[in-house]
Amino acid sequence: MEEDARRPPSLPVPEVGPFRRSFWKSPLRGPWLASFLSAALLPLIVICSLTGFLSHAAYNPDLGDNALFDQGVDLYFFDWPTGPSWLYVLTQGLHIITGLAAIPILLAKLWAVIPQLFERPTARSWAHGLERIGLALLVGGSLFVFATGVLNIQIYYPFGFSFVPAHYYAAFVFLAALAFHIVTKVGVMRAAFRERGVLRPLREDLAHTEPEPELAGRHTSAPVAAAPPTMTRRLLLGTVGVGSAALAAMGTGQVVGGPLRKLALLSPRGDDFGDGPNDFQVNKTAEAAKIPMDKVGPDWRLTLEVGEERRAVISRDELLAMEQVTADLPIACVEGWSTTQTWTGVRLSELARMAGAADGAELQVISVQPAGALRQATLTGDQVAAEDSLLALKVNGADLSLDHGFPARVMVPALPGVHNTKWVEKMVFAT
Ligand SMILES: Nc1nc2c(c(=O)[nH]1)N[C@H]1C(S)=C(S)[C@@H](COP(=O)(O)O)O[C@H]1N2
Ligand SMILES: [Mo]
Repeated sequence: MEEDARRPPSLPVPEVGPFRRSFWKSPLRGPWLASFLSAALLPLIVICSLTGFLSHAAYNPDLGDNALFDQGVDLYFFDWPTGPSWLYVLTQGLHIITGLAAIPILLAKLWAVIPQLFERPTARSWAHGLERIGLALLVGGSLFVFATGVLNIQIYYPFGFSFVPAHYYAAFVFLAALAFHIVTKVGVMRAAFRERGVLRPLREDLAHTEPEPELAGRHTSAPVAAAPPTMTRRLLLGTVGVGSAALAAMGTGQVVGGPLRKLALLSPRGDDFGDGPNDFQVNKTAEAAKIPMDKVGPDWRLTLEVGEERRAVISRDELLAMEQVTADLPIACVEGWSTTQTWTGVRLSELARMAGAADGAELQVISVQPAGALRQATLTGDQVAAEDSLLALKVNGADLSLDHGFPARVMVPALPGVHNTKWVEKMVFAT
């Protein structure tokens, strides 16, 4: 072969079996199909990404020990609000629903463009080589964020790394590669929609389902040797759409809970969590969190501190003798499920006053749990001050069950579930 200094070296890939473009014969593939799927995918990815970054912000990772990993530069310049109380149900629900709904469309898109994986030469020019490296990051990044997201919903961690930083950093790689991809491919989409119309190919019946032609002057996923069609584009995309809608419905069942929870066929855990008023979703049981039973019995006391200084030690009966406030508040877990219950307890602001904490002081809440990232959480001054922010002692009129955080747990409106610390034993207000 002649040396061409302007052309990058081609990779030695075998030209047999599926490693050839000509192996991929579906007449449905081509730039229109790829563009149509991309147009369906993009809004879902935009919503999923924005709500993902909002979720990270909602953790208030720059506060106390809230950060689940060392983030380097901190991008967050606002404090997560304390209302409306369902704010995190909404943002995290959208994150889970749009993410799940995107999966069938993403897989269809990868199916649609697979012949281009076997393009020869592997790089026609340095620019084309760069574009293909971008594509490798896009495909790898997307599969990684979606796979880790789904595993996290299933609370299944078969991998040897920590979910949050991996999902978070992979999202940056994925989105950077996606931006690059959109810039390089928007012309193909425009040309495909101009030539074939946005919806026109959906109206063809099987007899009129022709192989997609190449776009003039472009390399696309159109088949080089098309086989006869076995289904219409309408049927293919309809099937993908039904899969996407079904996953969205299951996600919605998990997010909204209540009677819709029955739709959540693929979500983990059963639906028996305790007795009567305490029979609703449990994140981690007292047993799983290794709660020492002697520390949550009659000898339990709540300690209030300001800085290093102890200001009060209170029994559960003394807490119950204080002014009790009742509020309907959701627990909204990062895994997407939520459940709204009626909580009763003492206002956090009342405990701050009792401790003699300064106005607006941050609050570190520590549980009796011996170890683990969820053992403690830090709240902002605004979260402590909010009307409905409680140290809850009861739920739906009954004492908290051990699994829901007996003797006392934090409940703060709009706060991600993870910071609603259960089995609280100490509150440290900042000076
Ligand atoms: N001490 C402690 N508090 C905790 C947890 C925990 O593991 N340990 N899990 C958190 C998470 S992730 C959620 S979603 C909520 C769930 O509350 P529930 O189990 O009462 O539904 O509790 C939070 N509080
Ligand atoms: Mo959670």
